[in-house]
Amino acid sequence: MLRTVSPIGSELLVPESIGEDKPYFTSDDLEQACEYYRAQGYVVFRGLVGPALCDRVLRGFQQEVRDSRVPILRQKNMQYERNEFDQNGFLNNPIFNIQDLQSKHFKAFKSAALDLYTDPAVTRAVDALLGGSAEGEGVRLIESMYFEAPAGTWPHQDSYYQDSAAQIGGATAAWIALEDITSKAGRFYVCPKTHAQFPVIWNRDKWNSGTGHENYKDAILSVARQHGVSWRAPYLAKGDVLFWNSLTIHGSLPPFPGSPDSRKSLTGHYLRSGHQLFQFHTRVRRQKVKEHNGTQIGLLHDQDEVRNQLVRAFAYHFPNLWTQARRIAIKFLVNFHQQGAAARGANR
Ligand SMILES: O=C(O)CCC(=O)C(=O)O
Repeated sequence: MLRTVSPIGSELLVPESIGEDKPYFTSDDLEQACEYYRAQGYVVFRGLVGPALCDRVLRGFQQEVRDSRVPILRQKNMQYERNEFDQNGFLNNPIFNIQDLQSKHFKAFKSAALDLYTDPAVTRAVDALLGGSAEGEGVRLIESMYFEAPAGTWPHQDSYYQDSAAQIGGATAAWIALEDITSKAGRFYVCPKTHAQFPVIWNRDKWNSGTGHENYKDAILSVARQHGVSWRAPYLAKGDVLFWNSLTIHGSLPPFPGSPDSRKSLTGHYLRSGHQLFQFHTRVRRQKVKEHNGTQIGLLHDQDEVRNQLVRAFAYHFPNLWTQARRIAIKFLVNFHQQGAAARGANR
């Protein structure tokens, strides 16, 4: 076990091999896995995705994305940026929403990733974790990311950014290892049971994501300390998938100084296909929906559309203006919806 510290300074033991971790589940144990997920707020499926599919995604990245100079939306800051690499040559600015990438430039990478997100073993698990199909209703991918270098993502509940409009805590997400993830490669972690035992920190007031994002990050840490939450960073081998609930606290460890390891992985966030996307605890955000292998894929900034290419060009050339405009828009949106909700309450 690698001994390290959690974001609140408590001890965090990171398993260095499968032998040091729980066996968790395979796709044959779906019912037990769902039970574990409902109790713990996360679950791991071993070998859910075949190695050939993982390799196709990595090859697509290598062939089309690594040397590309096309600006891409990034997970860390919601900016359109060109690729940046760390000292080991790994992508340092993770990609946000692979489904939105421009097909002309990124066809093989995008289609391999979408094949993986819609692989029957994956969608079967998602469907079961989201409570099973009502009359054949399926699931929808609403958000995705691609990682290489350790990201050190701050602890958060996904619900703050997006959730199901039908039910807070009604979304699930998958962390899909495309290679064996070493203990020093910025391991993904979850805080078990926080989906049920941790308050929802709402995206509003001084915690609104437009101007109060740093307050939100602080609030998560201080509530985590008060609740004495535990931290778990499961061992994930190539093809293993960790699912977590949209209210479960999670994030990833920062790089270990001197470690040469990458954490090549995808994340995918899903809803039941009949549910709408609830963004920033504020509004139902309609997504353009297409189908891939019979599964719905939600798009937000489809780069195959000319108007989105124009937005990309503006955001790339004027990043500060873009960030300011985005922040003001989110703050306005959050306030607007909050006042609307308060007025509706007063009129009752
Ligand atoms: O792997 C990471 O660093 C963070 C992934 C994540 O937080 C997410 O997909 O919501």
